[in-house]
Amino acid sequence: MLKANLLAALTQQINEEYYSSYIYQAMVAYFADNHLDGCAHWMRLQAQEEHDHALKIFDYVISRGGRVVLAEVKAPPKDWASPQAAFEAALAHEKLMTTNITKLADLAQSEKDHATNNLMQWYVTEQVEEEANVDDILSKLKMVGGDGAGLFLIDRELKTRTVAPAGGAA
Ligand code: OFO
Repeated sequence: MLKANLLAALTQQINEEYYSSYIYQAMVAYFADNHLDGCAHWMRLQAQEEHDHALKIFDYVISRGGRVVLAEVKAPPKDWASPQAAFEAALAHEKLMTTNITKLADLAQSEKDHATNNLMQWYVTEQVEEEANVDDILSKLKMVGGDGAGLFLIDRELKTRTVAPAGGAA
């Protein structure tokens, strides 16, 4: 059985993961509106991945005999100043998620809940990959600056992103 403080923290993280999914889905709309179909495709897969992250914790809580009570998911932003600004926001968000996950892992360790800590270590590894993926795209966007031809090529590359193996990042 999960301790009450861990159940509350995991429930909060489920909400954060759904919010992550919501932000990236909002970015799908933004990119599609700007005819950047590759960026939109990349963000759509990212949104799905965040949804899977939420479900992974959701299912874990159930498997530990906990009751998940879902809370309201706040509305995401709807516009960004540029594709670069959108990916900057994505990176800032992932860094925030890394902080959350680290706190959850710290809590699991201080409560000596090895199973929850084990689950959190999966997210710790995942966050390294998530930040690196977004940072890589952001670096390329900075490289091309406002150049339309460069942006066209990056957009074409992002269209090749494939669905990750269950629960992972591609
Ligand atoms: Fe992109 O973060 Fe989930 O965990």
